[in-house]
Amino acid sequence: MDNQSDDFMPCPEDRFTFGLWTVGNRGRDPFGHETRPPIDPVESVRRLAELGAYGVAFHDDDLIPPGSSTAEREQILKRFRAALDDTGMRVPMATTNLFSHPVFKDGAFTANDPTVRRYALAKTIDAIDLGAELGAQTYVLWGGREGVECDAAKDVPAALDCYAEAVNAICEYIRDRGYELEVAIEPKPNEPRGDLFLPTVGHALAFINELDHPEMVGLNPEFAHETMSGLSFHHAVAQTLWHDKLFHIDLNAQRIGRYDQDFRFGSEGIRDAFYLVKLLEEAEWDGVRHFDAHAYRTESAEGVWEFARGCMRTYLVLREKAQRFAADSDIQEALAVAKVDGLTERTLVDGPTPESFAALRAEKFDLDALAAYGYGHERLDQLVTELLMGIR
Ligand code: GLT
Ligand code: MN
Ligand code: MN
Repeated sequence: MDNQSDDFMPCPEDRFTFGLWTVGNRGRDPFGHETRPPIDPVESVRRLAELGAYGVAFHDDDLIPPGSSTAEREQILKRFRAALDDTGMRVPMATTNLFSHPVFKDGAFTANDPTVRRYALAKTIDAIDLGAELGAQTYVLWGGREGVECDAAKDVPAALDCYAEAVNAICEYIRDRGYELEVAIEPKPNEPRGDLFLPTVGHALAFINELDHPEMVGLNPEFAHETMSGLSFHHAVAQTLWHDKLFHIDLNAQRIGRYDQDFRFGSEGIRDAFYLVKLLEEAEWDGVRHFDAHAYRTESAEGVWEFARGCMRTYLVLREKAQRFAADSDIQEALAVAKVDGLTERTLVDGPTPESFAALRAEKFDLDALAAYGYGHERLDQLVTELLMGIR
């Protein structure tokens, strides 16, 4: 089947974005060399635009190779900007590479050496200028080297002080420049460090409360990263939304307990992916749907575009499944049996007043009837399974 001719053709209104580093991933892994040639960022912009994407994200180094002169930087930016203008593609998010260079081997914002920390900050404010110049609204902070293997060598509370100092400095810089940028922290439990700081969505949400400008800082949760910890990504995103802190999202696929696989969206954990898409769509979340994934190492240069198309198509198919879920009368009936709407009722109708407490004491609870009730989850779950398997 020509998969370009069905109902699941991505278009810019769907707001799909990809990191330059994702389609540009060359298939290198810790045991093997690159299997694909490099891709010119301008080519990535053009190919993604042809596939119906909305935009791209990048690290400073993805676009401007480290060591470029000012003239080279200007030249690269001119070409890149022309490709954006030609295609209508946007740059909603930018970030800094604070993990590749060996200088960051003991950390960037949490390196023990203050000189390294200052270099990390200098590199970050340059990258913020670059992102702002290209219209980014979200600045992602992924602390790939913020962590440790040898616990004796790191004072964790002091490292968190330094982490907070850096995020505070970044917020001050953004304010000082008058940029319309929000900061999104991306948690990850481990890899490349033995343990990373801010390992989960929960840790990052708590950290934000300790900052000088918590209103400027939110999260960029990644499917693979929460799943690596064995946590439910859909629940993590739901709680992030509940705190009004979902500033960005990294969509991909992952099996629990493995290395950070960053697979094509939906290629693993299709149920989790479904509940996630349903959550984002029903919340009418207005952020871009960003894929931080890469093609299997087995793929040639052409396979990369199949990968990119696949990420977007799976999202659109799951979006349609979410609509079917809402329209399916058997599912709706099963939801009623599960009393799903009951959660929208207040527990104490008049709030926690003295009268409410008196009424609570007076209320007659039929514990036998409550305990005997069957919630019908087996039927409901099977209906969802059949929906996802395409027979409903
Ligand atoms: C790197 C990492 C991702 C982050 C990127 C942003 S870089 O590819 O694996 O999870 O989102 O720094
Ligand atoms: Mn990511
Ligand atoms: Mn990842």
